[in-house]
Amino acid sequence: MKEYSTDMIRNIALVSHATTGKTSLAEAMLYSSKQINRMGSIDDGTTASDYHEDEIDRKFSISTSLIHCLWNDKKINIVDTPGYSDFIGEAVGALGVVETAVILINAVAGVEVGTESIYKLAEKNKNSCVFFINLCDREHSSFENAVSSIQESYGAGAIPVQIAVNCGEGFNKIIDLLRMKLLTFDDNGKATASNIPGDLQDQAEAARESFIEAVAETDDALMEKFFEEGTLQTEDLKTGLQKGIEESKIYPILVGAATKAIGSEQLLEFVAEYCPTPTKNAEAVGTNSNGEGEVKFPATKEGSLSAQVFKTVSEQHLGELTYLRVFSGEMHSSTEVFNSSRNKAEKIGQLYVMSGKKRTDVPALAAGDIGAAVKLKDTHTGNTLCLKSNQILLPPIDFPDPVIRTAIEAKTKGEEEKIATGLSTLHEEDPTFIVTVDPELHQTILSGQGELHLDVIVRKLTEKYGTEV
Ligand SMILES: Nc1nc2c(ncn2[C@@H]2O[C@H](COP(=O)(O)OP(=O)(O)O)[C@@H](O)[C@H]2O)c(=O)[nH]1
Ligand SMILES: [Mg+2]
Repeated sequence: MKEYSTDMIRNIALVSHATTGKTSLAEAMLYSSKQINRMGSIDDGTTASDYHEDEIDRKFSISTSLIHCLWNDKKINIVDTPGYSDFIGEAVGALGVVETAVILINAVAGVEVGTESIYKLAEKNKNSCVFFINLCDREHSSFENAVSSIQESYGAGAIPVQIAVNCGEGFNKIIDLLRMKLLTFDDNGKATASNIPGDLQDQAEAARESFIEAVAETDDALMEKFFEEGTLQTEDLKTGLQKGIEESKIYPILVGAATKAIGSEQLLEFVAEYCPTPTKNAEAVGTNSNGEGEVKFPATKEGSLSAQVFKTVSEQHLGELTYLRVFSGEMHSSTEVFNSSRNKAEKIGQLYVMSGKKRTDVPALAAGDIGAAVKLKDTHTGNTLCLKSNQILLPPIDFPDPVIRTAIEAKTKGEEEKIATGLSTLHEEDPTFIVTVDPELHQTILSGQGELHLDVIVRKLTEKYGTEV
């Protein structure tokens, strides 16, 4: 596979309230970019992103997965997160390694409880945000209501760059307000562009004007031009939009129907064209490995190596898979690095770029890229990797504290130790649950993010370690 330089990479996380279509949208983007030639579905358990047995059985995502699309000359890394609040820790990890949060909105329900918590995380993380109104083909869906709901919650900087024309069953038309064209989609999600018909022209022109005004308002020089000329020229609009998104002054709103691949190609195009590059933060900032002083490396290939592990998962027949983002420098396969969180040398063997469970070998990952390594010995979720000769400790991932607890007991006497080992390994994969022992009651206590979360952990314990509690 071709090596992608930092400026050719875009990183997005798909986040939202549960069952808004994130995994389906990831699938649609793979399809639109011709990485796959048939779309899998949630109902058949055939998507690239939800490939764990537990996810196929339950028909929803439990674990973050990483896919990538090649779009024109760009590589777009897509981190698909689970939507249930039980797995909010996955979104915390994901948002920390991407520049842009693509927040999916249900075209029937508008902003939901889960949207609010995800938005707060993205805001805290200073992610750029793009809204994608999905499910536009559902009965009772409404573009206008969804947009009002987004603007009520997040202000007038949330502005449509597309209009969903015929929401509801049979949805197949989008107006692109950047090019001022009507897009009509066929059954394979392929769009044909045509002139905007007369009866939609007023609506389209008014929406484009609001959009241009919103972009002008983000910058004094643009505002001046806008007042003088009554509009913005294409080039000013483009750079104004890029800057507005980067600085979180503009939250563009796009639309679609993921399961029909409507809008997925346009989303890829938009991300490639307007969303920030991995140098949005010009430097990787951390401390020395004692947690003292400030250490900064340029977020480019020329900087010294820094990378963070945002997820580890043990896969059958493979061992532990370590997902990491390179923040500065370059990571090469078959090299020695230093785990500054644990003060230990670590050997990097093969490096991969991922598409769900499919791995592709790469010789190196450039600053800004996201990929995976296998069989690291002492490296766990949240750890920093750097060079021994030039150390940095990146800020830890701020995982949420557990909210519920339950006592567990071995089903078979004598398996206590096996259970303790299993739980300790699972905790290293997923720091959002913890295991403690109540000294008075001599009970093992499992604390996590919700019943579903604990249920998933207990099932993993059985599957991977063959012990029941
Ligand atoms: N009609 C329709 N169904 C969708 C669309 N997107 C997702 N779905 C369905 O909604 C359910 C949840 O989708 P999923 O991708 O798992 O959502 P996630 O939980 O956000 O990842 C599945 O049954 C999908 O087939 C869409 O645009 N239109
Ligand atoms: Mg999902």
